[in-house]
Amino acid sequence: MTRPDWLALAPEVAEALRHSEPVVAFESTVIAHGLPRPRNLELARRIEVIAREEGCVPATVAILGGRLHVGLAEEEITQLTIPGVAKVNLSNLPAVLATGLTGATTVAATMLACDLAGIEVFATGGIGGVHPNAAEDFDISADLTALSRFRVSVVSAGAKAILDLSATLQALETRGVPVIGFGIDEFPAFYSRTSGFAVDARVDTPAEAAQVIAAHRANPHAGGLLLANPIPPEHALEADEIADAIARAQTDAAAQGIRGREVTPFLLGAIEHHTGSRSLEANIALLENNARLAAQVAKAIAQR
Ligand code: PSU
Ligand code: MN
Repeated sequence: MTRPDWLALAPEVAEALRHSEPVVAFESTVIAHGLPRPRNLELARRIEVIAREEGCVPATVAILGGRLHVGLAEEEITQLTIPGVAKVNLSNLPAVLATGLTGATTVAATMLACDLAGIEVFATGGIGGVHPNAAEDFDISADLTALSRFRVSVVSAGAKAILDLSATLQALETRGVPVIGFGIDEFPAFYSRTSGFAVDARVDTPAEAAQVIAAHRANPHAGGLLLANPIPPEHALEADEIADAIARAQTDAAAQGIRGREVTPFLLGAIEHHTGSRSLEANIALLENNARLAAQVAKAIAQR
């Protein structure tokens, strides 16, 4: 496929893809809007180091100067941590490109970038999905649309903790997105390892994950795949503790009339407040864990 001229591959990324060497992509909304400063910048750098430790070229994705960049230089990553960066999904992408604003990409926009660039694996914290009020306000993340359309495997610790997990899994099934557990039979619940909901299949090694991904990609009509990687046990929070913090955060959001794209960043901040920052440490730990697994899977794919 010819790549559009508004897609800008970093030279190192283009070179690796040309030689079929493993590349792992990272989204940037979690950097710009999901974590507080300065932890966001530390994390953005750290996951790139992890990718390299595992023998992959890292490609953090963001919009800068009217182009969708795949692979960022050090000072471009820093730009994402300056307040005022747009949160970009599939619907506001063209406007942010056209106006030349700086934009952080969600899972949806990052999957689009990966698909156009030819990157097969990408890591995030948690995907977006069906919000608890979706029956009334239709708040369903464009991440699900992207998972149904783009041929990319996404490593996540489940879906964002603030979502309706049962409805999110149903929406993934409806869209034909395989949900594969890594070393686990249940869909992980972001801050905790279990949710009570089963995954479609389980794999226990990066090589097994690569095998399932290859089978999926052998279907020309298949879209994306979700590889669900539970938070490391030593960083997991108690389900009760996190449920209580989420409920309190949702009460705060309703009281302040927070809506649409603003909901996630607001709730994450409120949850951090209500857990005394334990949620923040858990979030960082699972992001690093997902980066490592994604890199190992990308490498296993390249070795096949
Ligand atoms: N999960 C987190 N932190 C985040 C996100 C997810 O723990 O910052 C971001 C991801 O970029 C995801 C996006 O794609 O939130 C989904 O937002 P929305 O529900 O508005 O589509
Ligand atoms: Mn949403």
